[in-house]
Amino acid sequence: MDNLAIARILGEIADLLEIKSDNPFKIRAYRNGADIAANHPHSLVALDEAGLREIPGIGKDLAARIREIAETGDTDYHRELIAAFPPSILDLLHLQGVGPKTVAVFYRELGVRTLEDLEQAAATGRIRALRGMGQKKEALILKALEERKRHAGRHLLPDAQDTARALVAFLHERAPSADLTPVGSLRRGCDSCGDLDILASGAPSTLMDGFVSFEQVERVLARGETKSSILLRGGFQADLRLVPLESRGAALQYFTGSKAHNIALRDRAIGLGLKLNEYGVFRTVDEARVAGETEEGVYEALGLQWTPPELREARGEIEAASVRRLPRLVDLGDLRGDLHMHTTETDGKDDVQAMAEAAREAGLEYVAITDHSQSLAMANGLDERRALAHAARIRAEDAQHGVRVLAGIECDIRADGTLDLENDCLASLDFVVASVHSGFNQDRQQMTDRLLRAIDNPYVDVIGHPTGRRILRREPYPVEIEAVIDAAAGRGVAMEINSNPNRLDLNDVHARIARDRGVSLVISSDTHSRHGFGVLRWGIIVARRAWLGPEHVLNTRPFDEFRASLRRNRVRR
Ligand code: DGT
Ligand code: CA
Ligand code: CA
Ligand code: ZN
Repeated sequence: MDNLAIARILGEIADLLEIKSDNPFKIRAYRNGADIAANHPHSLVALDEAGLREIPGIGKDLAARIREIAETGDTDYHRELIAAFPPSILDLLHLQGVGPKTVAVFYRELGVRTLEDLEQAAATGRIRALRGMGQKKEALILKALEERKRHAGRHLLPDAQDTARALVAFLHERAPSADLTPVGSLRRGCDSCGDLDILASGAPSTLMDGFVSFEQVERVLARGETKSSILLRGGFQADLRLVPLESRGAALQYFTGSKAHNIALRDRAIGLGLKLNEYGVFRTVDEARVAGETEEGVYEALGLQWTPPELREARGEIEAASVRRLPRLVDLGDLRGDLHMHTTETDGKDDVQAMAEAAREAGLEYVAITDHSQSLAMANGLDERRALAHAARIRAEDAQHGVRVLAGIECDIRADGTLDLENDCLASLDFVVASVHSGFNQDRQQMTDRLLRAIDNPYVDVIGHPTGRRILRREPYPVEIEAVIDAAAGRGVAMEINSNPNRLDLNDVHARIARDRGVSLVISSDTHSRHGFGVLRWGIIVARRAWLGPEHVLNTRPFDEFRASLRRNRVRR
């Protein structure tokens, strides 16, 4: 039982009391207790009642509840409150823009107990009829419901990887000789993951006991001999499958997916007189086993080159593998430069020197410092005068720390598609990333025209985070991305794969289109501190899923070659 689990129970008590319209002081006391528990630096479970009461804000009642939670995993009080409501009531609380007070009204006035009830109520106009709600609130609720459905239970790739890593480390201690591999969407490098899938081969059957007793388990969903599922605190669901060693490769292949890739592979097997499943590859005529121990063997048996997991989406990889023409994919080690980062001059946390030193330590040979331009006032964006003064200071650091440093800018693209700084200023810099940061509510045509106009500006080298999406949080703005890609191809403007794991923008599908139409990509960190270069690995995963080789990525080139390839430095013929 860790502090966060205690905090969650106390917070739920506060929520339920609020839905019940209980005493406001009591509600506040539990809410505070939840905050204190969540932020306390030491384990509360280790403290007795006297020790707990020494913490400011924890009184007699709260201390007793925390002891009870520490000893039994929950409190009777919490259980009684839950029993007084339908259990689904807590789902309502987790909706965007819906707090306990609103839930209380829905429950009392409309008898809403579940998300489905709420959807019904909103769809039939019963929310707007409530006092203090109105049509706007009803529309917001419908939107929140829709988004919840779309994102339900999905997580960002780095969060999925961290959780999977902790789980695998835990299992590894219990079965040191077993082979443990995360599979599913995580192994394919998808930008968000549903559940986590872990495959264990050569493990004792007792590993299942370990799995269901993992310290982060909130609930065991299913416990079987070869498959179990658990729900972790924080909302992750995880599956563990145990397979015999002889089936390891076939199971790796099967549970990595994707479903579409697997279906295409199975059809291919049938065409070859073979049967493919998670146990192996078998001859249809006599069931003789022809492969299954290794994943390479499975692909080989089907006449295919082993296919990197990032490509397994039924997007042409099987055809390419059958003629041994899979692309050589870009790797983190291929990157020589990073072309998007911020410093203390705008909203970054470190100065130019610190960024340059950290870039060298990250193995990079060159960087472009690209602080914000003036219309990002919140970020203290640069006007022409400051941009030029900053450029002079940046150039003074060039080659002083074992890396080449370019004076760049991340220039805002204004609502009408003009750039936020005068062309003279842009021309005196070394490198310009142009990005949209505001005015997302334009329609598709306006936004497309806006980007096309920016691409027409001769000093734009790269379009930054071209669709503006925030994974699981904000949809991309409406834009005719193929028209933008074609314009970029025509003008020789590059497009960014922004490696911030909340963005990953361009995404894999769009970056592949860009590549196919002759647009160069850059893989950039957009880091705001010297500790942020590590995110480049997420951008690399997107690039691999987009079938990019080093030749498609500008910042894999040696510095001089990279510079010469920029639109502004190209020799015109
Ligand atoms: P997720 O969890 O939504 O991020 O996506 P995945 O790809 O991890 O999907 P998941 O967890 O449902 O299943 C893991 C893999 O197992 C999936 O990529 C392929 C395989 N698989 C699951 N169900 C089926 C199925 O019905 N047919 C086939 N051929 N493969 C399946
Ligand atoms: Ca999965
Ligand atoms: Ca699964
Ligand atoms: Zn930006």
